[in-house]
Amino acid sequence: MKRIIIALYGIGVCMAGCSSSQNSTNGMTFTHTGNTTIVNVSEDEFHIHMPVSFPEGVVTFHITNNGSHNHSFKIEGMGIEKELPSDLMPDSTTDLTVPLVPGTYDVDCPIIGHAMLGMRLSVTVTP
Ligand SMILES: [Cu+2]
Repeated sequence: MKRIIIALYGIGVCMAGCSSSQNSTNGMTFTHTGNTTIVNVSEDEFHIHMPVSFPEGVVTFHITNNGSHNHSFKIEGMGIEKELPSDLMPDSTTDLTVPLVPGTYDVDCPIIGHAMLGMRLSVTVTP
């Protein structure tokens, strides 16, 4: 069911402005239009599901907590460190926008213990 919703969301974005490109890694999608990239992120116990590679620019992480505990989101690397200002409650969605240059970044859930339980990954921002 979640996969269908994500697919429909992708179609909606394309209909709104069809010079964009849709891409997917790990079944999670991002949309790139001009200098803007929207990356879909899903969090649960205890994983962060998101594309592991996406283009540089003004990147908006569209983050949904599909779990049953509070989660959060932090990205760090290439001289930047940005995280959600507050925890994300279950069944909630929020956006975090960060300008990103090409390079490798660490993403994790900054709630104590969650990264160690598996909520961390490395992502690559491409030129
Ligand atoms: Cu978490």
